[in-house]
Amino acid sequence: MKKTFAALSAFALVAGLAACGGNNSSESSGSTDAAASGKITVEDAWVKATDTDMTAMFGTVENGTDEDRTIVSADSDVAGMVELHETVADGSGSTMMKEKKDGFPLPAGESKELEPGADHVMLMSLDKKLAAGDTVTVTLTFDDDSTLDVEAPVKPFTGAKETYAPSEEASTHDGH
Ligand SMILES: [Cu+2]
Repeated sequence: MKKTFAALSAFALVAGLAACGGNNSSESSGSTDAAASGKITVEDAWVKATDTDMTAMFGTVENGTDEDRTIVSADSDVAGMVELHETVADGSGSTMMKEKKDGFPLPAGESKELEPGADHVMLMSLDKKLAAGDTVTVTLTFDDDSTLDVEAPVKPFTGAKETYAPSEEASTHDGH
């Protein structure tokens, strides 16, 4: 009786370990570059040139670690306020941006696109206008309190229409 129980629990323990180990070590069959790097990186980061006091950073965030992460906040040397935004339908056929309070999930080994008209890092209360050729540093903070500095070149972009709240007109304090 006792023996059987011990044998059973030993088996369960081994099976449990095997399941765990198999998860981590082997099988990176569809291995992407991201999965190989072992860290979180941002590919093709860029910030939209603007002469207003707000803009956004885009790029492809790759979680090359084997742990799920979430981008919980962001900061920048040129912006007084930075938020994580998503773009949602406003019900009248156009879209509006909304702060994503829960952050951007980054599942292990996967990539997340930040692009105009979709999720992006919103830079507000800019210190200065941003022109092509400038470089902006944006610091991403993750749910494990680690951070990543992203050097993003400023580029012109005229493709996507975004509705800012407050509206662009209202926030255009040109003159300084
Ligand atoms: Cu935004």
